[in-house]
Amino acid sequence: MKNRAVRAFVHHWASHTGAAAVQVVSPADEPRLIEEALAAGEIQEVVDGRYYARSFVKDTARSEERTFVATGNPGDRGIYNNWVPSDQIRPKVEALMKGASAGKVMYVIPYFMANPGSPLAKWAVGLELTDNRLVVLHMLRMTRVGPEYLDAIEGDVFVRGVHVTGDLDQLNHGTPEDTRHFVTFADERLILHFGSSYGGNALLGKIAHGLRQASYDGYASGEFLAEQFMLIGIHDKQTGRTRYIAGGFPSASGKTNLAMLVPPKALAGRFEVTFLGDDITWLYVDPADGRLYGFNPEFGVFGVAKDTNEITNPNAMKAVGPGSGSLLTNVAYNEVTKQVWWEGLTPKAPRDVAGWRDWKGELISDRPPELQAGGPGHEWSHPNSRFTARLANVPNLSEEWSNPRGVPIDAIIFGGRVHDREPLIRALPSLAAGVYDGLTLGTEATAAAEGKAGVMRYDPMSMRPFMSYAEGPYASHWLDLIGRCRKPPVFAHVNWFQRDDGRYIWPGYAENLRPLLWLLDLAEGKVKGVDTPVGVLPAADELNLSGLSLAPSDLERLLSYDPALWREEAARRQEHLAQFEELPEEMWKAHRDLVAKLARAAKSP
Ligand code: OXD
Ligand code: MN
Repeated sequence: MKNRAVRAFVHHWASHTGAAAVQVVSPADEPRLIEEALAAGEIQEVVDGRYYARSFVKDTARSEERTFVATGNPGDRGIYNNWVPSDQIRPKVEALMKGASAGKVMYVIPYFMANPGSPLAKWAVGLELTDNRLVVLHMLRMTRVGPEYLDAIEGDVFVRGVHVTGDLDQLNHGTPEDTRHFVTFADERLILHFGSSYGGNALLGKIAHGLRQASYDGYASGEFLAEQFMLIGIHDKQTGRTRYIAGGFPSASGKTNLAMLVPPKALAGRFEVTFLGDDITWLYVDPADGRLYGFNPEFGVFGVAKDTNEITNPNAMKAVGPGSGSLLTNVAYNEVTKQVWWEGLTPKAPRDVAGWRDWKGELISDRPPELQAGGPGHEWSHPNSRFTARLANVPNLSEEWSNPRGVPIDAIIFGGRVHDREPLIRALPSLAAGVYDGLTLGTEATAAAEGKAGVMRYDPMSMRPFMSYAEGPYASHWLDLIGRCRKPPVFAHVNWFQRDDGRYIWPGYAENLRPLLWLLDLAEGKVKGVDTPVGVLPAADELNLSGLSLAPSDLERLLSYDPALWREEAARRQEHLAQFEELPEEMWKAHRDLVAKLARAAKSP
């Protein structure tokens, strides 16, 4: 690597962590690294060119309480970003990393979070140092890797990341002595992660750079937004047009399924959904046409395996299919047949348990007979088990995926899991109402996630775990940036998860295309909708339901809202918003408007 700043950085950290050797990674190294990882038992073969890995049993997900944003400016402290002063936390992390890679190889991964030629290229250059080969194999799927990305830059404008795995069974996970530290020093563009080899804790391009660092950079420069959003195109074969929707949904709320959607039969003749991204979108305004553009800075998909199957996500099944080179982590593995299985792949676990091991590596056949079929608390796979696939293997990948400019955004949607209050879709009348909706986005905790099942957790813009600066300025930056658009996107809130006594009222998955088509029609004035205090809802005959049978009472419930529940929600929102300092007046006004409309609605019969 030619860049002097790169060389100095590598030199410093190789010496600090005590690494025994340094290796610069490029995609050509993949076959060798796979061989080495197989030989070392870090991965195992899955039939037809795929690979399986198990993580340390206590290292299976991001850890929000051990994740910090550090800067030199106390004004960056927000409610959710776990801000700490840099000078306080830096010595601790450095001390933990000192000598902690002794005897290991330090891999140098130069990467790029954009398409070459992107207007945001300057913020996309990164360098991850890691002492973990499996992390390299993941980064080779999730990011564009190659020394050329760093050799091309002048000076030292790159994000510096250091990942040290640590001695995983000595980290006191979940105790007051927990030594794991995942820190983004956002004003220094430095990321130091110690004590994990899993997912966003270890693949620094994804969440630490792609969301935390990038959203900070976007704010500091005033030039862009970086959000946990999926990004899709909806192509209409009749008109030949494609329109683009970006959407924020809290982690594990179905973004990947939505982005890989295959239209239901009755709509497939006319519409096609194309995949741009399932987890991260960077957004900027192009002054040339005054439109908001978005692109996916990633190169792969790190998707939740649980419940992925031919019905919920046939494209994901193909993306991780034979010959894809995908990695599967913490699912169940059969060491004899070299097959994998996860909860929801098929309705029941394989009946013949011979050779099967659960995600912890324990033989299913060693379980008492009544626990061999799995079930709550005895799952074969971990609820956060994942597949890692390259974008190139996603069957509905958009032709625009490699366009450096990105795609013009027609609509931005927010959605969480809400069992009672949220209608199927409601369009929001203005930019301020849209940003307000994003700030008050919430989702009900599932048993698998943190918090009590069913309890609402606010997750502003679906960025709560990735916020890098304070929420008030966050809202202002949104208003300012999108306010520059001459043709701004429309906003809407969607909810696939209304329930009636536990039964999901809306079939979800492929059918989710229907409300999105309605939104695009609304944006073009082809339908009018019904104006309500919570936004514009579809009139029953405006939603294209061809080929779908839905009980009239269910449809009515999906397309209505309950003022009493919404008044309770508005009171909670008041408290939620009151936490945020420097919240722009537009947000309070949007809130007061909602409250006033709900009060008027209450008076009508
Ligand atoms: C992810 C996450 O891995 O949200 O995308 O945790
Ligand atoms: Mn995510």
